[in-house]
Amino acid sequence: MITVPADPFPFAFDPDHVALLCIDFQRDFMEAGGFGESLGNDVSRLRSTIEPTGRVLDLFRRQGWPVIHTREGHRPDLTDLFAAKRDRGNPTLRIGEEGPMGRLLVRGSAGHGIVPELAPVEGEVVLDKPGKGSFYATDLETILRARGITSLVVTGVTTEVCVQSTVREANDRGFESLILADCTGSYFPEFHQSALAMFSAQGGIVGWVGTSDALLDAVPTATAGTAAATTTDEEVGQ
Ligand code: TIU
Repeated sequence: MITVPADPFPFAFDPDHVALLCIDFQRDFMEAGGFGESLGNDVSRLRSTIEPTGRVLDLFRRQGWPVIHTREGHRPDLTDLFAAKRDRGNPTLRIGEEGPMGRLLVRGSAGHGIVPELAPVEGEVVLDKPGKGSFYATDLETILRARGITSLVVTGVTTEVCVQSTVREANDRGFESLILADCTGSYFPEFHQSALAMFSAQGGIVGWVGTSDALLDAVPTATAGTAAATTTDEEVGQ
């Protein structure tokens, strides 16, 4: 077992049963001209997540531990887009409309892709999802159970939207989540802090909250993971 200092108490995981979740590190949320900006957000607020998440990705790749990337988005014909989601708020552009990085939150457009710094590599699962939670209308649970994964290290954007939905769904399914505070981010710093506090409150009602440094320090450099990265037929790349 590997034990990582965390709130509300240390997070212990078996390196043969852990996976890294990288949630929605998409250009549409993190770069100018995307969906996040169309909602009126300052997308530069998410950039600080990239460097520490890159170091955690390197760790998982070095160890041969599984990595799963998610992307929020819709079919080009928008048949999987509820009106309730399309019509929400008062954006300058709606989902499916043409922006500087192609159609907003539509699979296959440039904006839907993951930022180049955190791009998936061969052997990593890329999971497309139409909603905020990564388990909703996807085969994530099947993928995790097929590999015997019980513990998740969670990174991604935004903390109080897609990360929060995902870790709550994971908790209800019996997975234990360590959410990395510096590898998650929000357009609203106060929501980031509140969401993290909600996860670890009440004895870890949703999960554990730690940092990338605490995780990196806790993993012995000589530990060779036995859970070799496996290839699935999921699409890899952008
Ligand atoms: N708007 C916002 O904060 N987030 C989203 O719409 N999706 C994700 O969090 N991925």
